[in-house]
Amino acid sequence: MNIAIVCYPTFGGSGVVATELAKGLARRDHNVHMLSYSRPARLETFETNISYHEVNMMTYPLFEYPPYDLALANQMANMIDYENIDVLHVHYAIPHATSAYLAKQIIGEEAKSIPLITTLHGTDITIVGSDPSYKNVVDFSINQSDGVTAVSEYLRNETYERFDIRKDIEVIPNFIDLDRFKKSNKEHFKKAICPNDEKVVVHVSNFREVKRVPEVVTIFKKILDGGIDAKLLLVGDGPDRQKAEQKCREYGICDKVRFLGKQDQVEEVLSIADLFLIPSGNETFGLAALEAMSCSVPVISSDIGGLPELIKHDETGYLCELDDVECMADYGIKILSDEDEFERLSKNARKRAEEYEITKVVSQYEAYYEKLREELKAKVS
Ligand code: GMT
Repeated sequence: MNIAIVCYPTFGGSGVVATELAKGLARRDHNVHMLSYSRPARLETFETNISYHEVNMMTYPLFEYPPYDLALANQMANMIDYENIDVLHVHYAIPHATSAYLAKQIIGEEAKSIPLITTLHGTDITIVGSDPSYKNVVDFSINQSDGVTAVSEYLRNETYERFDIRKDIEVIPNFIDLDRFKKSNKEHFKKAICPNDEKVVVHVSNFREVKRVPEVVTIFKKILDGGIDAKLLLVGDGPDRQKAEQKCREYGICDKVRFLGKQDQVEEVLSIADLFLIPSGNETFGLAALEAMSCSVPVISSDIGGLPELIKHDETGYLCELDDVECMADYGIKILSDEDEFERLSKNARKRAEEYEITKVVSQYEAYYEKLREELKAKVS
């Protein structure tokens, strides 16, 4: 098939999922065309069967807000025309689903048999999409999609609750490349970071408010107070970084905390981790947690959103009530002070991650594409 995939290019989860899906489909001999406003972060090297198209945008002094949605729709319409697209798959509803709808309208009759699939990821539903300034458009665009997928049961239910959706929503979870995300020997790195063989606690995110990064620092401080000699590695960057740095200064633990910034090879950091913290205020799936689990790292998270669908309490890590930093610190101390406990959770975490192995999930998407193509063909003829 010739498949167009539209996504955000940044370090956020939807862009990662879209790009890894593109790679998985390309390995199965599909031709994938990726469309975004800059090169997606996970599209690091040349990939046979993947072409990347950057959205061209003309700016003009009149435009305080250049209309990206229109430039995207315009380019999608060109792509449908020139690349013989069989499937149009957009990730994150805003504005991608709307632009794709418009592109199909521009092409008209010939595009009717091309399924437009919208994958819902998170804040496109829970925060941004349900804001009154976008809600009508999101409602309309989801209902105009030929297929809709959500990354968890939780997100599927939230979508039905918040919007007036008249479509079946298929749950297709996030997935993981088990060969890339596995514990590997990074002794030199561990020695450089932890010369006294301290335990390593890791958090990875885009440092937005929803990720509760200052809370990560508070939990870590409590772990130190519990008598654990440890280092905290914070991977990523974003709006709450300064608040987190401020917390480190306030607690006087700056020498124990390293801000590593955005990293391409997260699996190297995860390879030396003993514990992963994700105390998010909401999380529709928790791809960062899955990456940690795949590297055999136990995870402590808030019991919220889609996280309990992935993380099994007392099996692959622990779930605590939202904002219960005491609970998270106590479980952290338990894991970091008891080797057997760590080994048990670590093995189970990897095993659980294996259920989300990339080829299984790519097959799910492939089957979904085929099903929709058949349905549309029957409808059009
Ligand atoms: O909603 C966001 O924060 C952004 C979004 C994205 O597009 O980067 O992340 C979401 O999608 C990921 C991939 O499906 C999920 O693993 C994340 O849990 C989800 N983030 C949130 O719900 C906060």
